[in-house]
Amino acid sequence: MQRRDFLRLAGLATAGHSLSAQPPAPGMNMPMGPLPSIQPEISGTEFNLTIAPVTVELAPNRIVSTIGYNGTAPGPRLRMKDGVPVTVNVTNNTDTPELVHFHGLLIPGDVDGAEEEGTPFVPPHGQRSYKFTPTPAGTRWYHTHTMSMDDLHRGSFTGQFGFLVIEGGPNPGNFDQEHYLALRDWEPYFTDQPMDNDDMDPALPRPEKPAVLDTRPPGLEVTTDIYSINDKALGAGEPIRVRQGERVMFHFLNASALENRHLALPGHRFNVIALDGNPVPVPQAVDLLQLGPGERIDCWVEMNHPGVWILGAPQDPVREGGLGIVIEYANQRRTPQWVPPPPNSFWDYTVFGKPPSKPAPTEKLDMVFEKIPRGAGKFNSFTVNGKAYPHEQEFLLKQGARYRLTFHNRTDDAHPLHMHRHQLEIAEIYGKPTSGIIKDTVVVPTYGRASVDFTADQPGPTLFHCHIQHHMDYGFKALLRYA
Ligand SMILES: [Cu+2]
Repeated sequence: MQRRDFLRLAGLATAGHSLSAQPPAPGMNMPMGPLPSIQPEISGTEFNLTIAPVTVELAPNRIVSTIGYNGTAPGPRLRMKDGVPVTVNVTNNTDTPELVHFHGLLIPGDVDGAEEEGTPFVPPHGQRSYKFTPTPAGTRWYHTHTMSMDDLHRGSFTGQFGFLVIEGGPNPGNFDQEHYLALRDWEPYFTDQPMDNDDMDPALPRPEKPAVLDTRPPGLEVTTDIYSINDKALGAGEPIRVRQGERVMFHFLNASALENRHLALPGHRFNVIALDGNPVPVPQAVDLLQLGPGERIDCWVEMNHPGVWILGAPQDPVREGGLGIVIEYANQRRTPQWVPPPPNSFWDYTVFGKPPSKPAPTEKLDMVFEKIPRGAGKFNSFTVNGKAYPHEQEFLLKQGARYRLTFHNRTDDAHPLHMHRHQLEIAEIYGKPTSGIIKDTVVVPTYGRASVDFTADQPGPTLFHCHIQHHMDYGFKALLRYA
């Protein structure tokens, strides 16, 4: 990256539309100094969350107004212990009903935080307590689960998200420092342009590509050009200061309502130890990470390439729009450098898996996803198995049975598919069989197919949906029920 570009970035002076009443003066793009990042953590058994309007200072002259938890966005990191009951008291200081979803936890539907599963709303200017026993251990998160429809100031377009850490998992080994980094975008807007899909390797198989494509005019999409990690755009916050030889643990979360993202750190590899908070069977070092909305990756990096580097999104407009953070080695004073990841780097879940050793479950479920282009000024809608939500009796589960669920993605997007209250073990993806990778959200590539296995051991209605907000709102969801 050119120095000029970085300076532009650091001040975020020209990226996108101005968020500030004060236009930055030419030559005044340098920040006054790094802005402090707010990363509160709360631990224990009783948690208080207040939902209310907040401002987020992404960079000098870049202040976003949104809704958050306890006065910040991201909200406080909640630290719980595996198997130790907690109470989360939620106060809603807004004019609309709210829901807090605890993403990746195996808890009953009435406290999971989805209306479809029977969780009651937190009324406007009211209060509600959620009591549950957090499990399993690992990096989870919490976020609002309301619908947005055509209101881009609601649901997961707001700042209502935060990490939720459940202690009690396997020892991740020694490390010198630890960072929780949530990827976000802000100020979404409607577009009729096809999305610049930050997709995976174009050589991936496309077994679900229809012989005849639907050529009706597409409808609206939602996009953005302002990004951050936690509450700071690239260059605006404190760098992560490291020393040569240190091991740094990163907990990444894609808290975007919109898009799958990639991350790279020039000259370094990410040693991935857990996906969606669950330890992987085969930890591996990779050059490039991919996180769909809702996904988490725990990984450590050995700091063995001194310099000042940008840990950020490989896509230039995304990184330059703020999706990155500076890694600064001790006694290094140069301008932060970006170098694209090695060519042919791509994300593949199966490198972290084992060969399958057990026969496939005999109970089968199939979900076919299709997009209905709606034309100018309307949102595209989605169907599951040819029908709109709610699929009254489509997905009926036998308690205790193990299922093989196959996703058929007949759309031109890669979708992050999330199952509530259950864990999904990837059985096949990209045409490759695997086992032992336990997820709650799986990105199924464009026109791709994937199979996951799960055990129906969490009675009650269970929500399944795409984690892209406007896909979910316009039909990309289903309710699984126990017989
Ligand atoms: Cu989707």
